[in-house]
Amino acid sequence: MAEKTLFQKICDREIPADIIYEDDLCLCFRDINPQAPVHLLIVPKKAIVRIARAEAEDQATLGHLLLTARKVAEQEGFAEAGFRTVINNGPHGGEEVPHLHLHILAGRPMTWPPG
Ligand code: D5M
Repeated sequence: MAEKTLFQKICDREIPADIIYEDDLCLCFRDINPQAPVHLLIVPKKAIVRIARAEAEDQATLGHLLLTARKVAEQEGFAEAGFRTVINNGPHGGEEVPHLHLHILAGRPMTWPPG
């Protein structure tokens, strides 16, 4: 079996994290290196590597990540002020952890284009 990813270890409580939401399909916790006053990661419990490796069978999980973004935005009180969602994919996308994750950035106005 392939070695567990860092985020699988967080899902399995083998590595600590500041978890703010969990359900059957995903976990949401605070990014250890925040790039905004609020920086959350939503991670599927299934270790999908990245969007470029997602399969048709992952459709419901992928949709669930976005609806979870809405849920945590309401839970944490920044839904109305606004927020940014980011998925880094592969070397040019700036991906560091090869386990799909949705970044949620909030708490300040964002700029465009990103770096
Ligand atoms: O983003 C990977 C993100 O994962 C990056 O913003 C840091 C974050 N990270 C790394 N290790 C941890 C732990 N242990 N807890 C919480 N957050 C973590 P990427 O899109 O792959 O560049």
